[in-house]
Amino acid sequence: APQPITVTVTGAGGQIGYAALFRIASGAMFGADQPVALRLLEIPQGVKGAEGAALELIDGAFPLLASIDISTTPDEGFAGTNVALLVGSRPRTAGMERADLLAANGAIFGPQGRAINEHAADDVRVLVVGNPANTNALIAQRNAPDVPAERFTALTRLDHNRAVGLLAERAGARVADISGVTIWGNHSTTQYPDLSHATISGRAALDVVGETWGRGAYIERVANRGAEIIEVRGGSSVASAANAAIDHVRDWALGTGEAWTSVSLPSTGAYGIPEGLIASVPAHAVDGGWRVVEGLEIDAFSRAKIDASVAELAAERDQVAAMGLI
Ligand code: NAX
Repeated sequence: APQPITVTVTGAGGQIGYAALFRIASGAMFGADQPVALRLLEIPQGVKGAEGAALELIDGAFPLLASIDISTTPDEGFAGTNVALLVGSRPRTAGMERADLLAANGAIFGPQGRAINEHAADDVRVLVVGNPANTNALIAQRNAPDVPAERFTALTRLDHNRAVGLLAERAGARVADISGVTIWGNHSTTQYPDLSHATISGRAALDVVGETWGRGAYIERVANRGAEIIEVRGGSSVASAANAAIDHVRDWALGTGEAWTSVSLPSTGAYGIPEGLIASVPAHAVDGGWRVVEGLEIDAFSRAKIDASVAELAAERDQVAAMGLI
């Protein structure tokens, strides 16, 4: 068998960690022939949760699971890691000021970025799930100057999957018949789920579902799906978030083929997105790297939507820069 791939999961004692670890151990991330070594990184308050998950992982008797290590220091947690899933964060809670939110996350993602820079494997790939995901990814990336910038990504695959799932439901189509959906911008309610280039069994999606819905209620529904889940379930998205994180890393490692997906990447300036911002774009994964889909026509409606979400990202970047976090 090949050498194990080392995967570090931060916040491994939390909900998304719990939902992700078992599927990673079962081979959902790298396929049925690739062993994995898991490193669970927690803070002291969360370590019991990680220990409990580790006991249950043993009880899963996963043939592909080479080892499980638990730690509470980033230096140890990222030692030799090939894939870092940064799930643990300080998400916004009621009444929290934006500056407090960004400062609290700077204190998490700055040190984690530095630890990745010093201790991770040369081929390390990073996916930030913890919110505010795009700006947390920017903080980590800027604190890891020796790691190529494009190895730092943030999760907008859950938004992408929601967009595909809700389109399929509306059209009475199968997910497999849908392609060309894009999430642009920030993982926030300003995101733009774009059907301009989407097709359903080869037909233009906006013709199938109509522009009024596809550029109206649909955008609102996708962008607010997280709140809808909280309202109905009484808790935030967990299994679907873990599933999206696994989809993201699997595609990155194994390739997307013909279809494109949505991923938040450091911008190289494509589509007028300021260089360096970690913004969601349509991309293929080829040979272990992301390639932004080129040459898509952006009409005036899309331009305004993309610009609005990118402006939010630029404002977050300016705030963390002013605080000295990047
Ligand atoms: P939980 O609160 O269940 O788990 C978070 C865990 O992270 C806790 O066990 C905590 O001890 C740990 N943690 C906190 N700071 C840490 C640090 N510095 N190092 C290591 N571990 C640390 O939250 P959960 O439901 O698992 O959600 C995790 C994050 O995902 C949240 O920030 C949430 O907002 C975010 N989400 C992002 C999504 C996306 O699409 N990008 C969707 C789902 C989710 O809302």
